[in-house]
Amino acid sequence: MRLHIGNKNYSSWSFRPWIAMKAKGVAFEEVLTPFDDEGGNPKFREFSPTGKVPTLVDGDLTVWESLAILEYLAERFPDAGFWPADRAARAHARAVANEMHGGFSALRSACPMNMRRDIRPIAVSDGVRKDVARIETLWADCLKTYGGPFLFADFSNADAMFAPVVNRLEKYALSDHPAVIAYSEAMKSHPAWIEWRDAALAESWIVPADEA
Ligand SMILES: N[C@@H](CCC(=O)N[C@@H](CS)C(=O)NCC(=O)O)C(=O)O
Repeated sequence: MRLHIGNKNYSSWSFRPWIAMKAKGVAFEEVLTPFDDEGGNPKFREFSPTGKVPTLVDGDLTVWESLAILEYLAERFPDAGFWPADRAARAHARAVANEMHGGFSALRSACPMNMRRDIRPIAVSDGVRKDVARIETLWADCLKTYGGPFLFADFSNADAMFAPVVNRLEKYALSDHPAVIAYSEAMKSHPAWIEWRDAALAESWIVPADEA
């Protein structure tokens, strides 16, 4: 099984299936193709029908789109716990994962994931503030309902979808909500997070478009 990813410092969509596979102990070959200066790379077309990362290759099968990859992994490794075991919790986890995949565009475009960045606030729009407020509510609700330390107690695909958001809220100093502090601490202590972050810090590529 091969996972194609972009730069670890910036590629938030790549980070999602990568951290899920690491957290669940799925062995895979990682192929990193760095972005060019504009943030894409024509070489992505060689393995991805959309020209975007991440892309998972499993034998003859190619799966693109981060959430589709996470769903495929859950089917391929049914005992690994990619989604919560309880049906209601699983439906809730899928709802928040889809909310992340399809939403929070103001936050995503104004505050790119950047593992290397110093903590430094920037002026943000009402749209970003609204996205942050919704994330605070969503995380607080999950931690209260399921008891933490991850959104649905154990690490799941929902956490994989929100992992890059932990970096964004920290690096742009966007929230001091207690749920954000508690969840960020759990996420940033996970060995898979640490492995990705350390590799990101060792990269030297700079994508100017992602340096907000
Ligand atoms: N909806 C896609 C988004 C993938 C995406 O936008 N990936 C970025 C890197 S984080 C990319 O490949 N950008 C290159 C480009 O747009 O040319 C997913 O969930 O996988």
